Amino acid sequence: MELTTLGWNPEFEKAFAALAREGRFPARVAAEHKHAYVLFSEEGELVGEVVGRLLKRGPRSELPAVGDWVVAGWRRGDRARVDIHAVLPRRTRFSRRAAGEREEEQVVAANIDFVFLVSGLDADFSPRRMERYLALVEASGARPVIVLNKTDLCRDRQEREARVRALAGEAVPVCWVSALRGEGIEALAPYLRPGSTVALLGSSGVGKSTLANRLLGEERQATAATRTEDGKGRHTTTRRELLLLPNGGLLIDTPGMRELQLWRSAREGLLAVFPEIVELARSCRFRDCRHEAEPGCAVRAAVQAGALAADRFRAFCKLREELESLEAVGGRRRRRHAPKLPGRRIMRG
Ligand SMILES: Nc1nc2c(ncn2[C@@H]2O[C@H](COP(=O)(O)OP(=O)(O)OP(=O)(O)O)[C@@H](O)[C@H]2O)c(=O)[nH]1
Ligand SMILES: [Mg+2]
Ligand SMILES: [Zn+2]
Repeated sequence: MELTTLGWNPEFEKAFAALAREGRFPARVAAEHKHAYVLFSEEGELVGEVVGRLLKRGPRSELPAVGDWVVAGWRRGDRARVDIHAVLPRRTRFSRRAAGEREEEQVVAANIDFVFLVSGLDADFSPRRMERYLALVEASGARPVIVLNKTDLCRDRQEREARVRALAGEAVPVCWVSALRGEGIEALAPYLRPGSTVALLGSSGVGKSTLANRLLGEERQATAATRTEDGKGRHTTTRRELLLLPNGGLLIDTPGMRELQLWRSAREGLLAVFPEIVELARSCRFRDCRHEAEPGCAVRAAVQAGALAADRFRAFCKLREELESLEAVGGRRRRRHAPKLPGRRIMRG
């Protein structure tokens, strides 16, 4: 395996040089097991374990995630295992709030160039879920591509197109494919150039692994039919995995997420997903208008006049609320350093 094929670049080289010692080499995290990581490197596929400073209890998000570049070194007397000494700074990272009670960041994938947001055209397209994903992708540093799969099952394409366009705007590319039949796949090629990394994200059953197999040219990832009762997936894929495509691109297949909770980083992303609200907010009488009960609110006026879809506005408010409750938990210090969301009341004292 060559490093450039794995996505290595001069930026990583520089970061690695600063950390490297005799006998250490770079490797990319391909999968995570309970206490070990599968790594791709010039030495081939290896199993690595975290050691040293990295092991000391920091936030979980500082541990290696799939897609990360790490500094590896041979373990004494063991030619099969390596120690992971450090994680190189991430170029991009897609994070969500980890499941469970604790407020914690989970890095779903690191150093990705594009995120394919996959939806199945057999089920109802959910604009609300898509907005959530888009906010997180915008915050990740990677670029989103909406992939609408199962065109072979879609009967109301025009209606779908209108709904997707209303939400993706001009900025987000939309690709229509049938992973099963291999139709429309060419449209994905520009994102899958040699050395470029793409993460597949979307609910269970939308066809992420079927698409991965199609791009791999072999049935490598397990797939399973959706449930007949409600069309939902069966959570067939159980771990995130970095796959090397025959053309040199890299693909991360992921398990369908049951819930996608926003992480703090999404606050910048949120504005990118609702540009029409940001635009309208410029005309609100108060610069810090929250579009709740303030006089002279241009956003609410637009909703009343039918110029702004009420469900878009509600979705924006709901996501903003979710972010603000995260910040409340995060404490004052962090809040002071976070950039301000337009439409946030400026509090002094
Ligand atoms: N008709 C049709 N079925 C498809 C297409 N793509 C995937 N499927 C089917 O959808 C079902 C679910 O596909 P998977 O690839 O397992 O879905 P997944 O997104 O990987 O699901 P998880 O691993 O559970 O997150 C399988 O029965 C696939 O054969 C398609 O383009 N057309
Ligand atoms: Mg799968
Ligand atoms: Zn307003």
